[in-house]
Amino acid sequence: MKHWDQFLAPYKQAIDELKVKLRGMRVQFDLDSDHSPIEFVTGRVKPIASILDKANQKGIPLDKLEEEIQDIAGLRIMCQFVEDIHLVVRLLRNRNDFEILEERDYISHKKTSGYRSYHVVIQYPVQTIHGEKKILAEIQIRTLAMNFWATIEHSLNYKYKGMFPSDIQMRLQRAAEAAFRLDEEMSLIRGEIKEAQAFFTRKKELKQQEKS
Ligand code: 0O2
Ligand code: 0O2
Repeated sequence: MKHWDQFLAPYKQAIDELKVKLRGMRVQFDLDSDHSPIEFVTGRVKPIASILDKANQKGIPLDKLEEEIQDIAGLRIMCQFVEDIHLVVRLLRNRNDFEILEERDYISHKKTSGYRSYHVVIQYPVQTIHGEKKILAEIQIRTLAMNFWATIEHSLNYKYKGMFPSDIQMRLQRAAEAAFRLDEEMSLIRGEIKEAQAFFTRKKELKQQEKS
């Protein structure tokens, strides 16, 4: 157990640091512009049981976990619009506190399950008492609609262990398409929505100024 604690410690540290950094991007957008491409950010260290399951499924030896499992540290950035995802990816490419090793575009190329998201695998340097340690982390960037679908599908996956009955699988694929159309519709009225959000933000700020 102590061995796992030691192994996972840099991943925990990376998640804590990256959550602050990515949430910081949202704060900067709130100060600088009327619209933030980032709605919210979550992060987690993969539970030990899930690490072992994945290693087992993919035939990864235990001494190769660091190199072969890219999402022991996982972050998620949720956006309102698909266009926001592309802006966030450009911002990530411009940062110099980590290196991007790989990008997987499951938005243009959805998975057969219907899953859509943009994945960026990074190498992140963690400062430890023994020096710098570079770890892999996966950042998933998705809209709220993509996240809704993925969260529900993920919980069903626990129940069916990936072996969905065909009617459920078909309904999930239809739901994924509905979520995609929802994103497309929202993008079409994006200008209107952003204008309304900017209006309410200014109104809220004025009220706060009046109070203080
Ligand atoms: P589950 O599986 O939903 O039951 P705080 O920093 O205090 O605001 P906290 O408690 O550290 O928040 O958690 P955070 O950052 O809000 O989100 C952690 C959540 O990330 C998890 O919730 C998962 O819902 C979600 N998550 C699950 N898998 C992944 C993944 O692969 N990548 C990313 N980025 N997030 C994931 P729970 O409650 O731990 O688990
Ligand atoms: P968790 O922590 O339970 O979410 P693989 O893991 O074998 O599928 P690969 O190449 O390692 O493939 O990575 P990939 O497919 O780019 O990203 C894996 C992660 O993306 C998954 O992590 C999920 O978080 C998410 N994901 C990928 N496909 C689906 C899908 O069909 N449905 C849902 N809900 N999420 C998906 P894990 O390992 O499942 O872990």
